[in-house]
Parts: sequence; C-alpha cells; structure tokens
Amino acid sequence: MIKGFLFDLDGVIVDTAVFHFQAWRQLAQKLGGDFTEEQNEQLKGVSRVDSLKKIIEWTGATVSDEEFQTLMVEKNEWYLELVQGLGPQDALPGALNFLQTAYDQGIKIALGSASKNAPMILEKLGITPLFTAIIDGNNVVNGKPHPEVFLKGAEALGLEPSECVVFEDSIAGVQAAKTGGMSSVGIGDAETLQADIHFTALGDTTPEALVAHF
Ligand code: B16
Ligand code: MG
Repeated sequence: MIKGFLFDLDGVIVDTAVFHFQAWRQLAQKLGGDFTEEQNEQLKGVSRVDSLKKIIEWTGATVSDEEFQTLMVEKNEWYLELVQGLGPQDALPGALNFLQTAYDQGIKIALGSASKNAPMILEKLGITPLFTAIIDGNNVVNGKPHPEVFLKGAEALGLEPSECVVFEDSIAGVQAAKTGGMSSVGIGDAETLQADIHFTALGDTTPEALVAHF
C-alpha cells in the first residue's frame, strides 16, 4: 500500500532544469566547448560537483582544484540570477494541484532533490508547508543514482521504501528509486527514463489513480 510520495524538484515540480542547462552551457562555452541537449540528460538529477566533472570531460579543458571551486560558485551565481523571478506561475502543469490533492488526502510528502538550492525554490513556489521532510543536496553524501536521498526521505516519513512512490524526470533519479526499492513515476520519455509508469506532467494523472495503480 502506497503511503508516501517522494518528489524530485527540477523537472518534476518546476522547470528549473532549463536554467541549470543554460548556466552549465554558459560555463562550458567559457571553457571553450559546448554540449548538446542530449548530453544534458546525463546532467539531470546529478549533483553540482559531478555535473562540473562531466562538463570538464566533455570540453577537454584542464582545470586546477582552485579553478574547479571558482567554476562551481560561478555556475551557481548564474543559476541564482536565472531563478530570481521564479514564482508559483512557473510550476510545471498540474504540479501544485497534484501536491495539494495528495496532501489533502493524507499522503505523506517528502522532497528528494540533488539541488542545494531546493529549499529556496520551494519557498518561491509557496509550497514548503506541504512537505513533511526536505532532503536535498545539503543532506546527502552520495548523489543520484545512489538511492540515499530517497531512502532518507522514506525514513523521514516513517515509511518503508516499498510504501513510497518516487517522481523523477532524470535517468539517475529513476535508477536511484529502483535501487532504493521504491516504485517510480517518470515525468518525461518512457524509453529514456525506464520508470514503472510515465506521464508528460503531474497534471496528466492524480494521486488516487497512482495509489490504485501501484
Ligand atoms: P544545485 P533535482 C538537480 O535537481 C538538477 O536536476 C541538476 O541539474 C543539478 O545539477 C542538481 O540538482 C544540483 O543542483 O547546483 O542547485 O545544488 O532534479 O535532483 O531536483
Ligand atoms: Mg530532476
């Protein structure tokens, strides 16, 4: 029986994924390279430090440890500029309604995001009170595809992994859910994500339908 929902943030609740892509591309270009939207799929759900490692590999740039730290700060500054004006109007289709309905039905809700900026984004969207637990990039040692972020979310809700559904838009995140023993809902392309069930957006399903499905 499903009792808890574990939500990824970027690409599931709000389309901050486009801002991460923009900021990383700007950084790749600064390093004398670039990367495609297809390659960007490999960055989704991946921590800041691991994303930068991949971009350095793709651009073939040589970067000292000190420069690495500076580049991480720089990328985050660009990202923060891009999300400055973010508000409830930027939530993905049906996401806010889906969260409120689940909350009203007594389903326990946690966030499982790789982003260290997640609490700030939830505040901007005005949905912090719906979350019993917020697990983000500040609370985990191992990034997705390691299941730590979702295992901690389930634990914080007092639930077994098998009682939880993970909502994810990234390959790494779906893998994390599977390894962690949770059911998975993919937001995006079925072939890419390989989750248990897929939708284009949360607005295309309901909490009741998913609880019945699993
Ligand atoms: P930050 P999610 C992830 O968030 C993003 O998908 C990924 O692109 C980003 O690099 C990562 O957060 C770290 O974010 O730089 O803000 O700490 O999809 O797990 O909610
Ligand atoms: Mg995501």
